[in-house]
Amino acid sequence: MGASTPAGRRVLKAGTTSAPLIDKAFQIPVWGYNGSVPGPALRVGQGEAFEVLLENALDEETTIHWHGVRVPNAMDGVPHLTQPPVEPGERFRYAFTPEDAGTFWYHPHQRSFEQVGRGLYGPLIIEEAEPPQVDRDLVWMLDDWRLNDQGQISGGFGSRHDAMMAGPDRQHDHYQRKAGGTTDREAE
Ligand SMILES: [Cu+2]
Repeated sequence: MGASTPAGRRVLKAGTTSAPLIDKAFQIPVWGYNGSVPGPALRVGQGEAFEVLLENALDEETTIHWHGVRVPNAMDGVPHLTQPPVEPGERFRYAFTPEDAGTFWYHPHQRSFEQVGRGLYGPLIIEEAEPPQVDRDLVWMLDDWRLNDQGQISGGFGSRHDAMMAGPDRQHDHYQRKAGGTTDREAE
């Protein structure tokens, strides 16, 4: 998995990249933060100021939503509701002080069915002041990928069929299930 970032200001750059989803020797075009899928594991202490500068290197608008984290409304990353979407080439500064410790994740809230489906997400770990003693602290993040016969991500995100199969509630439930683990790649 991506190295943990030190406290302080971080940059998450959303853009196109590639990842060996099937086989180490076979790179598949995906979207990711800072060139990796999952995006970097962000760690911050409970009650400590947290700041992320989102840079949008995609060809479309995006935002970041901090899944499950209590944040000020303006930091919630819901386009057209809590902020304007971040245009290609633009930036947006997210800053908040997390009140609760736990294992969370971040992802776009703009066309999430495709942006998350192509690989834009990562773990956010909010550490308590006195963490429990453990032998190893491993972050797992699981995903399922929809690939075609050529081993490429199959398009058609947001199709009528998808829309029928995944209403907003269903979709959110799906994301929450995804939040639990890591990829095989990370476990190596
Ligand atoms: Cu979410």
